[in-house]
Amino acid sequence: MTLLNAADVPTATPHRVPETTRADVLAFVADIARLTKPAAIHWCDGSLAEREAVLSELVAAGTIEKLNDDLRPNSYLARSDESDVARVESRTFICSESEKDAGPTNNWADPDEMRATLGGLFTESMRGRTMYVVPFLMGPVGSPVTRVGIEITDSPYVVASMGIMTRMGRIALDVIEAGADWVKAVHSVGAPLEHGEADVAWPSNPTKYITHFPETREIWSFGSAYGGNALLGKKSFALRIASAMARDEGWLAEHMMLVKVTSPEGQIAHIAAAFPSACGKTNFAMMQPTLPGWTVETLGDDIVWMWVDDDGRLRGINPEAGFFGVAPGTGMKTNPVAMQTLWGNTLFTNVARTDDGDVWWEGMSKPVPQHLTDWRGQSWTPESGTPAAHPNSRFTVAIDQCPSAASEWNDPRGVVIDAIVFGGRRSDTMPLVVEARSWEHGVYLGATMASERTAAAEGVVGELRRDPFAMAPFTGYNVGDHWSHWLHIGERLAASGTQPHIFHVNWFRRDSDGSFLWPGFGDNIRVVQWMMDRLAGRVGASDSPIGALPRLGDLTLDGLDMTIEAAHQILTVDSDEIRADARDAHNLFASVGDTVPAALMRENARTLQLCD
Ligand code: OXD
Ligand code: MN
Repeated sequence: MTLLNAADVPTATPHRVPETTRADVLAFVADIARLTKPAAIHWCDGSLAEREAVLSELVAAGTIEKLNDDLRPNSYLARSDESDVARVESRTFICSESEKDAGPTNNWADPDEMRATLGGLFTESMRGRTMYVVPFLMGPVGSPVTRVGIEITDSPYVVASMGIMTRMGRIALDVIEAGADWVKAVHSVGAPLEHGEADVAWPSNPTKYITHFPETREIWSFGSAYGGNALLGKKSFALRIASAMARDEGWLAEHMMLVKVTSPEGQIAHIAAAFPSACGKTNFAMMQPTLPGWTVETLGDDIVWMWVDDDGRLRGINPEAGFFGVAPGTGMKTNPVAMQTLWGNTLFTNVARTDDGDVWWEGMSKPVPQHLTDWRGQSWTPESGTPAAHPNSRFTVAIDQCPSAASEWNDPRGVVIDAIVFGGRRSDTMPLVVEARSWEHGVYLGATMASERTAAAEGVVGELRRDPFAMAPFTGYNVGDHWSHWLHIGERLAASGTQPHIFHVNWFRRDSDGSFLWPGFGDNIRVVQWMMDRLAGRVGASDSPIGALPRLGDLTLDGLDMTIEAAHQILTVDSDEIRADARDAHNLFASVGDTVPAALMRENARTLQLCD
């Protein structure tokens, strides 16, 4: 990046000697220091001592507070600024050379204009702060798709979070030292401090820019310290930039969870599932099956990178090393594995604090505590009438603390993907589960996915939004080209006869009173069982305009408190609803324009035809 307004001499001197000989890394760090003028530079090595020092600094600054060590060992609670609580999609930009490459699902900005804007914003933006150099790996050492990044940030909260979410520090610098290409990521909270000026607990800036330059593989983020806006390994790198890399290099970077399921008979399936944010990926990834003899082991809860291996099979890894999970709704009933994972060593953000120094959020337990400190730091009682935890409050915790983590989670060879699942939060229209007729039809189901909005991003909660592949806010290039890329990958897999089966699920269908028809959570294993029966060719299905549906007797429903009518309702589709949905999908295709692959237009026409 060409630096604007950069003075000649850096103001800061490194207080840790950088252990790299890579001139490009040293030049990057020097350039950013010259631009942002931090008071000090810290090269992160990822050690325990460094982690403790950063956490102490955050406690001293009032950004985090230590929880009661007897109740939640070595854990902390952060409270963000009230205006910095979620990903800001309206402030997220793809700055590709051509506007068409960003496509209609992204905010596009001219790269030169954006560089000029950023040059202004980042000038002296780190004054009075420490600039941290955070080398990080996405993926285990040695995997063909593992990639490296360096995030420069002036937020110690980001450093603490990146230390959990990625393989951070010396381990990544060693991979760079061995010659790897790396992605540039620059982050500033945008709150320079004048000499002697007191800091606030959660520095941020009302002006926010989360920007991506797919051609030069760069990320520049300004103004927010929250989640995906600031932990740049996650959405910015592992999805937006990685999806562009994956398109160019022939692999896939997707917003998916990944599990290993074992049946009582020993059948094993690795399932990758794409759901929009806050729609149950973490719960699926940590499922405790209600059917006896089944196990679900966790490989990842948010992002999967997949490639075609030498035998022509689709393989996947989770590039992350931690979970940044939505806290509200996570409890011993809904997700006991997550609750066990959070026993300690966890960084919580915007949850409520109990009077004895532990955490609490809506959905964690009944009864509700009589008194709490809410996410804003205010005294709270059940009468307060406001949520105690912010609806997008989070826990950040390492995967290796998860009792259901599969032993393969850190294996550079990844796992062979047997099934791909798409799903959304839909009160109506979509059945509990349907299997695609073919890879092309599966790509159509992924491309036309829709879901009711959640609190994970801005927008009106509950409003239906088309969210192709659950990647609407995360594909770093034209969405139509993303669909073509999936079709190409399918052709390569077809050549070796190893295409995974593709399914679509909807755990969220409601009856006319608005109650959920399906119990969800551990009972979702019943749907997985049907999928695995399909993989093994053990069970039939009935045809519908949107694919193969289980017949009533095909799904194990024993022990469920469910009427036959309700079961029938979730296992059937209404042609009128499917027709209306396919017409709406056609509108989506019209808005995407000429990059929509012909195969998907054909699938749309076929769906409409089958409704008649
Ligand atoms: C997330 C999100 O944080 O999708 O995973 O918002
Ligand atoms: Mn996500």
